[in-house]
Amino acid sequence: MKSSVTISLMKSSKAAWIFQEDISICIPKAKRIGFDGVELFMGGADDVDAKLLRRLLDDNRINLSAVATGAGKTLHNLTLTSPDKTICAKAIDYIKRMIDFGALFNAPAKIGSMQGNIGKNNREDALVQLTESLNELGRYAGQRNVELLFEPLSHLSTDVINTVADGIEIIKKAGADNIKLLADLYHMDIEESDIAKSIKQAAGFIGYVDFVDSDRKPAGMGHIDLKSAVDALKHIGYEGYLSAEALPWPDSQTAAEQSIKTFRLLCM
Ligand SMILES: [Mn+2]
Repeated sequence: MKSSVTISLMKSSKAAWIFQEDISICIPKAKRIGFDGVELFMGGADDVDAKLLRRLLDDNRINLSAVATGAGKTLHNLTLTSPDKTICAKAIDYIKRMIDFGALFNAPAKIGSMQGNIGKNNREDALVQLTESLNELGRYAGQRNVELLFEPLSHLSTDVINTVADGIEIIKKAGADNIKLLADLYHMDIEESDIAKSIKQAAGFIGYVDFVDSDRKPAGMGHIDLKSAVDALKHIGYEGYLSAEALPWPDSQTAAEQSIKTFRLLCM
């Protein structure tokens, strides 16, 4: 398994990004602390100079693990389940640009909050829209030789897909075989009755793990039984990233060091 840490180009003390500084500062810092990869959260695919990112990744011998698409919803109000077809089309286009950007670095795009909420839509219609969008985006990613990551979120964040089981079901329906499940341990702590059991049931589907503790605290600072979760990942032969998607709590440096310490303790 490989470690990664989240970097956001935007600042928010309430969001789960450990680093919230310029990439030319955070990427060397992530390497010094010992991460194998960095995950980027940005407003859109044009927000980062790809050449600068390439140089920083190469110079620091670190990988881009994934690109997050959440800003599509939080900044641009785009979701894949909106009853407004124009918004859905823009959401698909936004994600395609992020897939293109990630593909330059062999990194997958994550779809979590862009699944939106049912809202004024009809549930059946929303699920059909989401399935069709995932199929289109999965095939688009496949043509660029990258995976697409789909993340169930707790009921506090969405009323569309909350559990690992429902995530697997929609991935199967979407049908593109490069769509993988993103298992976020914070969301799973809220929704799954047994995290380790759910991980085992998701064997073959998990393509990425958001490595975080309860209440979005850095791994090892909350109450989730991370050892049993990691043991379950080992059991299913998972070899991908565990990405520290935690609050910069109590501060960014401590959160990063705590995450890598827990990663080394449990995964190595
Ligand atoms: Mn997540």
